[in-house]
Amino acid sequence: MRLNTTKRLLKAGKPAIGTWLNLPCVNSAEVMAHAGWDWVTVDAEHGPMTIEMMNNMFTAIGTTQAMPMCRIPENDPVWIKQILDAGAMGIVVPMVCSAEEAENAVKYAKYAPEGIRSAGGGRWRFWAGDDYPMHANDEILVVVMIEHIEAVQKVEEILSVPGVDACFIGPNDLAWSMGLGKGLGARDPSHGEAINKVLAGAKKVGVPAGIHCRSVEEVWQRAEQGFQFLACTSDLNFMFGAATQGVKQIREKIGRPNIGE
Ligand code: 3PY
Ligand code: MG
Repeated sequence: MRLNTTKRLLKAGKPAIGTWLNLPCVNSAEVMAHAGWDWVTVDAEHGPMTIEMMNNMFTAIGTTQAMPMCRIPENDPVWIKQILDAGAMGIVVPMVCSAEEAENAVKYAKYAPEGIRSAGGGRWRFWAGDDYPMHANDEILVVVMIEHIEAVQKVEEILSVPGVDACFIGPNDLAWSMGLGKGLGARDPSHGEAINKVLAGAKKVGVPAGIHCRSVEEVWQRAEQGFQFLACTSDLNFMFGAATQGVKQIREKIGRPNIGE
């Protein structure tokens, strides 16, 4: 079976860098996957994804070395099996707030005896190999999101669940759960303390921690802090950021500051 290189990086204590795909588009997934990330995650929680679209995006990503991953819409056995059958080599499970929820995520992602994932389909042989059913339980990466203050309080318990390969902090939802959400960028020392508590808890139980970063600089800083599963912004932000910057530079140069002037 195709080896999960991201899982191996994390196990080796190394950073694994990736980005988020919010745009439901096969070609933008292809472009982003070719950029050289260790992994790319299709965001089916907040991106307007259909299962057919995800299937095609995983296929496009699969033409590269980047691991195709998916942030699933919710911790649900049907979503998880369909998304894994469509070609995701890992899942990111939003809003996990208890050990029981973490256990469920692991159970839904694994074939028996470790879990209850139904065995079927068969397209996996083309993107992973004929021996996929024998090795999928070991190769598929299960990442639980810690993005509520209740989860922060129970982080060691949640991350001690066998089969949880890494955790991933959602800084925005975490802020909202702490009453700091307005403006999304609102940052308060207590938010930083909660993030540090997750990192310390993850280190204590020996599970790699990750976080969604807003910039390249933040990725550097979080890697330095000891975070390993590092998401650098998203396709949408990269595209909009580069385009607006380009337009600004051109307008400054040609002396036409605004549209239509
Ligand atoms: C959050 O910040 O809440 C996220 O889910 C980031 O992926
Ligand atoms: Mg979130």
